[in-house]
Amino acid sequence: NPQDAWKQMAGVAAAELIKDGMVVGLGTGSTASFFVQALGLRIQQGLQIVGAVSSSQVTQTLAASLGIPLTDLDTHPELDMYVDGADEIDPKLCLIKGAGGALLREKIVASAAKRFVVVADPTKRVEQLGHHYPLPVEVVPLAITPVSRKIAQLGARVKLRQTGATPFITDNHNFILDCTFPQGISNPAELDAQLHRIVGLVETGLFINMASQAILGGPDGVQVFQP
Ligand code: DER
Repeated sequence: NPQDAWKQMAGVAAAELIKDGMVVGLGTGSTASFFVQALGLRIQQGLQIVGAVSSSQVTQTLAASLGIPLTDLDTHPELDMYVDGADEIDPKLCLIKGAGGALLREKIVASAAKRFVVVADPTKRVEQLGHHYPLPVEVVPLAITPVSRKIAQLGARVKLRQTGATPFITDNHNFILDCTFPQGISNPAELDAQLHRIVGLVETGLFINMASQAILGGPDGVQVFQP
């Protein structure tokens, strides 16, 4: 479908940014997978890089099956570039991420990178965060009920993410709450600060001032945005 074609255009364009010798963070999700596949192709053509994965999901298996040499943050605590998708991208490149449940490791790897490039299709661009996707937050299971109540007091509808009848468990053995703010998120930085004051909440899917550039595939080809 056209959205996949647009995601692939973005992924391929981001792979063109990678140079020999780089240490590259590999994002999670379908758009990031197109990037990883394009990167694998360039490695087969001789590109010399190492990759740091952001989840045990498709990234790790995909990267390994494509012959991408993998490293970790102990060996490489600072990465040259992180490439990942997003659920929503606002005009300042603040993001909502986490639909894939990997937000904590994604944010850890993104924060280790000198440069974070978002790859997406145009449907991810929004004027204001929070109208199309809920905001995922990662929560220690012990604290799930008090944390849920406190987020609800901030005006959100809070839903425990489940796989069938059981709670979704992240790579870090935590739960995910999907938080819907009916009026959207007018001040992402303020909300992020409020959420981080809630004990037992580990991380949010708000990526603020982290991405430096967005590459969007679309009907008019590839477009690059920076705030
Ligand atoms: O879960 C995530 O953070 C993913 O990166 C998500 O935000 C984008 O996934 P997609 O590229 O499959 O739409």
